[in-house]
Amino acid sequence: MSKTILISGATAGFGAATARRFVGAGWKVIGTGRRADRLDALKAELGENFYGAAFDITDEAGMTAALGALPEPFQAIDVLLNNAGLALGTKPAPQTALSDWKTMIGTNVTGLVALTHHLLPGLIARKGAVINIASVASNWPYSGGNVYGGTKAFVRQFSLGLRSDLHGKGVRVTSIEPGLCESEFTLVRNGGDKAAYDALYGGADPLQPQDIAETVFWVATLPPHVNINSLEIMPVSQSFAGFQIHRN
Ligand code: 8X3
Repeated sequence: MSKTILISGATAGFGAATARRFVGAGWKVIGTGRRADRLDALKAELGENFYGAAFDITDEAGMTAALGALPEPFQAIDVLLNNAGLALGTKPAPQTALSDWKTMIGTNVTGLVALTHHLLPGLIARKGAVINIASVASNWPYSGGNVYGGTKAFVRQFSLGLRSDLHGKGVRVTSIEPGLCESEFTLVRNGGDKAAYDALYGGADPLQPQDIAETVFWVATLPPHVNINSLEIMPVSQSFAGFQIHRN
């Protein structure tokens, strides 16, 4: 019998690529997101093994209603991919809007834990898996990362804590921490500035959403006794810089 994965934020980037990867391998995929037209387009592309559940992850009542209305063939979820998330801005903390910080926390933290809490009983019953998309920003502070990095550090640590809490239950939990990857994520982060988007990726040969989809598929299909705890991935072109020192 084919397995089922629920992918939050399936309307673009990692989420859409991962939906294609899993449907291509015969899985059933529930893709969630706010943009129903994008989910409809994925449904038209991927066929009967894809189901689009349109809701905003920050709307808990909408989430509960949409999950309660899943068609019978999609109700037994084996894997939850917590992919929905966003960054807003790259400016230093004093130059940011509090509303942007709250939006990031609302989606990356509050929405993610709500969806996880909702699906956890079924995942435990099926000895399933939770795969969370964190970030290199979980592990490495950088200027302008502020609250985005904070939310992603939460995602990584929540993953590890969840794994500890689920000890002995046969549920796998993984934090995947991607670095520079070419996707709509960057357009959202910089307010739709295409020139900044092109400049960021120019000559960098960044990761592509398919690279992350392949990684998620590998993690999800390892033998059941193998758990990847955390996995940080960068393009070869990205590495680490030194500390900054301010001198008088
Ligand atoms: C975002 C990746 O490299 O911009 O999660 O911090 S990076």
